[in-house]
Amino acid sequence: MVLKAVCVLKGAGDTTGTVYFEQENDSAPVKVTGEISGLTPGEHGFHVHAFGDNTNGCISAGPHYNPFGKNHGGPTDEERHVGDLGNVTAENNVAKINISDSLLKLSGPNSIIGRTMVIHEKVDDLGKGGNEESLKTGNAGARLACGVIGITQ
Ligand SMILES: [Cu+2]
Ligand SMILES: [Zn+2]
Repeated sequence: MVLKAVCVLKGAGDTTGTVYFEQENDSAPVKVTGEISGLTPGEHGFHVHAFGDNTNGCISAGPHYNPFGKNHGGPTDEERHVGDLGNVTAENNVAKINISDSLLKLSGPNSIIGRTMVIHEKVDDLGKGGNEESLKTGNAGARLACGVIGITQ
């Protein structure tokens, strides 16, 4: 059975987006597609954060989703948070998203459904920044916009 989810990202500023998730079956990689607009040109950190809580804006979403207690990394690294999707690149203020990720799940105990997708102000250094914060957040800076990942048809 194909699993599908969607996330509408909003924030305090002009950044908005819609992100779609699709997984062919329980063990297949998750395809992440969509568009985020209102971004400065260049790379922006893009992660799944732990909580589907936006009561105090994107801050309430907590840290990167990390069910296996790893350090922050890039999407192709062995050592990474499940939520670490790296960077998306904005051209003409719009980032087009086309990612396939084998660690994300849309079902089971480590499902990302009900958690929050966040787009950041700055580039994610993928854990290679050489400081303590790099191994937690990738120094990606402020949370420009976010939204809770929900089930769709
Ligand atoms: Cu983040
Ligand atoms: Zn991370």
